[in-house]
Amino acid sequence: MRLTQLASATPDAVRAALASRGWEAEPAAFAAAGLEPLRVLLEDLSEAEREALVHWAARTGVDVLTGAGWALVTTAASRLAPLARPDRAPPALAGLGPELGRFLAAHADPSREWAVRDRRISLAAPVLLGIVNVTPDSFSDGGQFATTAAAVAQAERLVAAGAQIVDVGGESTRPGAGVVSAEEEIARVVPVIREVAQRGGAAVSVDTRKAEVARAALDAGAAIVNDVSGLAFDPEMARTVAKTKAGLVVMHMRGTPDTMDALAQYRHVAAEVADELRGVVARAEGAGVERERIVVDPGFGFAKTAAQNWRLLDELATIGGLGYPVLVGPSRKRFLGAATGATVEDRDRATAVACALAWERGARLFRIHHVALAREALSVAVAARPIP
Ligand code: PMM
Repeated sequence: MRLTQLASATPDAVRAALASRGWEAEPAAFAAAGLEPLRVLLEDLSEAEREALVHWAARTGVDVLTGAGWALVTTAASRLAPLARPDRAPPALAGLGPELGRFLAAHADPSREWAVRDRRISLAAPVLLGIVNVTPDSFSDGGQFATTAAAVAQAERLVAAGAQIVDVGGESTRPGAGVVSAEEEIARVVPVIREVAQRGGAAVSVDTRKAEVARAALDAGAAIVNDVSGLAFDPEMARTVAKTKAGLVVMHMRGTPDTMDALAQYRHVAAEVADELRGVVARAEGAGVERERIVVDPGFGFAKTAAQNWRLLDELATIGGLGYPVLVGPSRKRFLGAATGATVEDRDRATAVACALAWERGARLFRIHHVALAREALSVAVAARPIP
């Protein structure tokens, strides 16, 4: 007898083992996907649901750990699938069906495109958003691109380096940054957005929490709204995005840049961030934003300690489990400095590595200062783990 451990982090290990033993390509890929180990945490279970789940697990040989109101189920995707079907699930578990069905469908067939206004951005390869902060005080590149000409020139460089999207912001989100009025923010970002959109090399995203700024930016040619407050700052934001059919990035944070550090308290950061983002996308969809226009972002550095950012990066697939494309913005952030000792100006290599790790864990969009370096690291990550 010989024993070989097959890699569990990639379905390709099972596919290759079957294919090399004569299985046809399609059934081998299908079986590999079906055998992929999944772990799902079910919460808000009634006692009857919990009991029925424990019985089902005992009958089917599935591992389940459970406590009051919750159950953690670990099994292959193919074992879980019958629970989502009304004709196969035990009647007491009928309530799980819809949510489980949505999860399994998104897991089996993740979004391959992001709809932003009248274009569709392919997610078959990493999408890089180059950062242009038109602010005097952003933490990572404050003051460098504070004039329209300097900001447009920077956008051109980012596009030449491979950015498909240019993310233009006019308000610093560092703690202690002063309040910027909508008029001031518009005066900073709109001339840059108009010029970059007109040149046509990239889609333009506006990094703002204010609906009035988003409206002005969209009028000037932006196609995406990147709201770091996760729709919490301005009650008009979701409707503005819905009406214009813009793409929407909803980022996770708690409080405001001034209060967020005190709110960095989690019992299980990835699960709680996912849960809070689930509430945000429900609000977006409730206001009429279509599902295919939404991207979620765990908000590295916003209301998270360095240790929490690292947990979140490692467990990023939990955010992907929401069923929306995932964007990450680790660029030059403090948690990278905590691991490397590098100063803010010297964190682009660490950023590139973080992007590669995020790709492996399911991220498809990357908000980046140094586009060329991140692109190189992502080429390596994609070569090692292509999209199936
Ligand atoms: N980080 C910053 C600003 N905007 N938007 C998204 N979606 N995700 C982020 O992580 C994010 C963001 C702060 O960084 P900067 O001051 O370097 O722009």
